[in-house]
Amino acid sequence: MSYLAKVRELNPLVHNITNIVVANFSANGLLALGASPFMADAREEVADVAAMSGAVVLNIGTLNEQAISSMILAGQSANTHGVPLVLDPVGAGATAYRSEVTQKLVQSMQLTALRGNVAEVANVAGESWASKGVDAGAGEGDVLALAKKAAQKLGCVVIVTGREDVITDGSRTFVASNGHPVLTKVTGTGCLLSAVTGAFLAASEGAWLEAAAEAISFYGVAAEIAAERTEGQGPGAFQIEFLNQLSAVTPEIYSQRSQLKQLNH
Ligand code: ATP
Ligand code: TZP
Ligand code: MG
Ligand code: MG
Repeated sequence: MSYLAKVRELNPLVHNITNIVVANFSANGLLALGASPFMADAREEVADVAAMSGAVVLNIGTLNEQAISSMILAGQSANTHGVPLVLDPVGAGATAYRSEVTQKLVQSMQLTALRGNVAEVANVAGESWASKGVDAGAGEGDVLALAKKAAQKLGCVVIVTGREDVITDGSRTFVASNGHPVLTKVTGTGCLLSAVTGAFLAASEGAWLEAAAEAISFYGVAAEIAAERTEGQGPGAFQIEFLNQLSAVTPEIYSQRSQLKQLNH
């Protein structure tokens, strides 16, 4: 059975501590997919919510001190209870504060998966992406090397998204090339993807890399179909149709359209 089918069968509870921009979109996207969102960030309850969830997703998009302590409590509870844990380090490297908080988070808990754009992942892994030259970011080889290094350093699956997505555990690597540029015109598509990854991990019984790869590729397929159906109408129409497609894409449609490749190196 595909992990997509498993998500829909299990309807996993996904605990999100996320930013104020994307909370509604993330909850609706998880519902459309077939998961059950739970947005909870009070210090008093996050450990309990994490313990009862199928996955925990932490997102530093709009930080404050209360959110940080809640994230640490939730992350540690996820670790204690064997619940898969995803971090989306939104804007890591953009300010010293975001970089420091991200380091504090990764040092206080064991992630199952990290998902970000190339600059964010480089920052978390302690790599100076900008210093690699003017072509950095364009060279696929560099992104692959960075993702693998980050996965080895953090001991988790690392997902670097962009035009093409890299999913690696440091030794095995997938590249996903579905998706559409209009995804960059709707805020929170990266954040929702991190939450969707959590739902797939919750349904994976420990096959973290395969489930994460399917989550990323599935998301790209849903986006492609939504973009086709709303061609010429703009990002608003796309956003609504994308939610529809997160619900409508079946395992059969997914396997017909998925362009997910496992690399030999
Ligand atoms: P950023 O802040 O850089 O926008 P993000 O956290 O929003 O990062 P993205 O890297 O934009 O995350 O990834 C979100 C989704 O958009 C992924 O499914 C990714 O494959 C897709 N995506 C991003 N850029 C493109 C592109 N140019 N063409 C096709 N798909 C893309
Ligand atoms: N500002 C702080 S968090 C956020 C914005 C606009 C949302 C970022 O979402 P994404 O998924 O990284 O594009
Ligand atoms: Mg984006
Ligand atoms: Mg993001």
